[in-house]
Amino acid sequence: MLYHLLYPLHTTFTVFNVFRYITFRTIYAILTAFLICFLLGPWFIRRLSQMQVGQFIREDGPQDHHKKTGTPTMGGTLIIISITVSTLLWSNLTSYYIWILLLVITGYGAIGFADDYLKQVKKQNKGLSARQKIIMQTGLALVVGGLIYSSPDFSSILTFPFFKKFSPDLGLFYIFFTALVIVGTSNAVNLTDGLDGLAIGPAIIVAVTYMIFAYVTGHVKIAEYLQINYVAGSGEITVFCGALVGAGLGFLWFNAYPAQVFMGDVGSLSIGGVIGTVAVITKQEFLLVIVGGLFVIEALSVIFQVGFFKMTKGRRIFRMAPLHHHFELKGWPEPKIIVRFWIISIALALIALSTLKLR
Ligand code: 57M
Repeated sequence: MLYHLLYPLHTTFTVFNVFRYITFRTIYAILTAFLICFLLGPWFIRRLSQMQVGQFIREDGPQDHHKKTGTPTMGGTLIIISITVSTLLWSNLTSYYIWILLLVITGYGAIGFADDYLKQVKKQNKGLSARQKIIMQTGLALVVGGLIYSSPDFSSILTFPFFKKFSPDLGLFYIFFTALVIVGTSNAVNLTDGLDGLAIGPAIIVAVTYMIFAYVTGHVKIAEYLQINYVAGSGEITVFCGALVGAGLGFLWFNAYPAQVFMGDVGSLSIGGVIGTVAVITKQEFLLVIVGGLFVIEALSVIFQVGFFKMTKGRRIFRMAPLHHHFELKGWPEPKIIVRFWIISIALALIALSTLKLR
């Protein structure tokens, strides 16, 4: 909005020229989203407590988690508000992709909100059924896949990190592939969100990495120089990723150990969904396996644990899945697991960034 209001004034006041620059608007998108979360956080957490929107803790979980009973949840609502307001203020609203991302964050937010809300009404740790959730997530992801596919600037050719010559064209099948990436990421972030700051930390790291990728894929000269796919209009995604980084930092302020608030499914499903969508739009879907490797590892730990459990009628690979529970039960203190998982996430992001040169 500010871009549309203030940039046209640059002919009279040259200072407004800065609104043309994606880098400038991204920096202020980060700061705006951070400040909204940071300033509204205490009031928001108080309101959640007053409305008694507190977490119900599983009986079968690590004993240590029982002390977390009643921690306000659904803090993801504030993340979504911060991202949306900051994006509306700082991005170029004629960008088709910006509206797709806003649809994803609010749509997945609504599914998560319904789940969290039902948990509160039923006063237990079960909201929507797994089946209801997956149907809604897939339905929305297919719509999003269709919207991205029908964008005139978008190509259905796949690219792989390290292999610049291998680029198959998926055609219409791209829509299903998009849905798979979005739903998979949304659920992987949801599974990771089980310790204080464990999901939001890596989500920030992923958002910073994609902020860089969105900038280079949307810049015709840099994209050509680095030999990566140029996606017209994807530069504006940089501003959106900035808003995600800022909101994430603002939320982490309160979600850091010992957490004053949890994001809830409203936060984890929407952040995961939107990260998957950014990966698709910037045409760096396979890179997400590296950048978001921590989410992948957490999700795989569940798949292997459940598979092995069923195959062997009750034996386990890990003491408990997802993986962070395994280390908790091994006796690692919660902050140690969190910080170590962040370190792994940073290393993975660096490897992902190195692919810009390894082509
Ligand atoms: C939800 N959510 C947390 C909070 C957060 C298929 C199965 C493996 C699914 C999985 C599962 O349900 N995972 C998704 C993970 C919950 O957090 C809430 O949920 C939101 C995210 N969706 O925002 O609102 C608890 O996590 C803790 N927490 C923090 N700090 C945070 O910042 O400490 C969350 C955020 C909170 C709090 O304690 O209550 C959750 O875990 O419920 N299921 C599991 O993860 C279960 N694993 C399991 O059953 N494993 C089996 C195998 C055979 C599948 C096994 O290994 O034996 C366990 N989850 C828990 N305890 N907590 C089992 C025991």
